[in-house]
Amino acid sequence: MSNLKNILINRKSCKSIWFMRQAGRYLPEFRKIRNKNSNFIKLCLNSELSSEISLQPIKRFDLDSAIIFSDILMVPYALGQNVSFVKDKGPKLSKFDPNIFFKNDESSFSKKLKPVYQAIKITRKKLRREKSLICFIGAPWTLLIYMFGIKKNDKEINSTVLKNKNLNKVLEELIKYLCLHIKNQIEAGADVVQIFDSWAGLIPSNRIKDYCFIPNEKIVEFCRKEKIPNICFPKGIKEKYKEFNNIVRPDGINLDPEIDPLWAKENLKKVVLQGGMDPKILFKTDKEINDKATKYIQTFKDIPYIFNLGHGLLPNTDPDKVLSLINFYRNY
Ligand code: 1CP
Repeated sequence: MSNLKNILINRKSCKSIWFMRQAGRYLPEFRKIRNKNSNFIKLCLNSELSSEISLQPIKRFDLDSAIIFSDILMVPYALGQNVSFVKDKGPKLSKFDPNIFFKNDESSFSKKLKPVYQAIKITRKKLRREKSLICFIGAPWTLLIYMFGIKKNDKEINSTVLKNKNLNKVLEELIKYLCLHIKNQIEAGADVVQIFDSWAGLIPSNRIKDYCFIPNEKIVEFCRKEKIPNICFPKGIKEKYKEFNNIVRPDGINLDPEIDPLWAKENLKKVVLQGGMDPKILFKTDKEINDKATKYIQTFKDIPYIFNLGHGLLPNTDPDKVLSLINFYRNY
């Protein structure tokens, strides 16, 4: 666990700050590239541009870590589903076909994602040594939500996902490819992996062990064996964060805005805490932003803590607000 903090830390200031979705639509320099590249998957597969986008927030804000510009949906793409991003509507995947899914093999998977690994290589070379490079995956459950085309409501989850007779086999297969994707990204030069379970909060509580804790645990176990620093983000599971942390035992855990920082400090042990602040706070005044940041910094001042948000930066965020938050944190 201390290893993670050492890797993400800014050695000059002993503080560490980065943001989820720091490379993205709130930056005019990103939108400029995006406007010329309407196919999002193709953009993620353009190693030079993907590396350039990953470095944009580092150039602008001198953050401590870069996160590689890619998407969690590159994995379903590499496993044979068509993935497109409809403007203002989000991702759209072709229908899941078990005949295609179960015929995949590891070498063609790695080959399809080679441009992502190449982007990591380029970015690592361009990044100063004291800065870390973060790679990521979507956790199996969160990927299933997209792969099965689920609308995010309880009825559909119960009827379509949980009753799917292939479910456990699909999960096991996904875990295998996700571990391979982590290994490939680390071999290409990433230092840390973040595992996004963005839709964990949708799992009915009697199934959370099977579809959130156990799949995350298997992936973290793989990371532990391979000595890969890892951060989990089981968003929306409320007080089950405690059980998650005890079972999964990740190196780091990202808090979502619903988690009270003091509760986290008292209940989440033997783990580096990260994030927590609601990204919507950046639409408020500097005073409100700084007061909220102070609450997190003060609560976690004597335990390992990486400053970040409770979810990704929102597309309408003003980059100057991001800068003033970074300055506030650094000068605190
Ligand atoms: O239209 C655009 O310009 C694309 C917007 C965009 C961007 C910038 C998408 C579409 N993905 C990304 C990059 C991305 N996605 C990163 C890279 C870099 C960074 O963080 O700076 C990361 C880590 C992700 C991860 C991701 N993609 C998650 C997990 C984190 C989260 O936000 O919960 C999820 C759920 C996705 C799916 C996805 N990708 C994009 C969209 C619009 C969505 C759907 C989100 C939803 O269903 O609400």
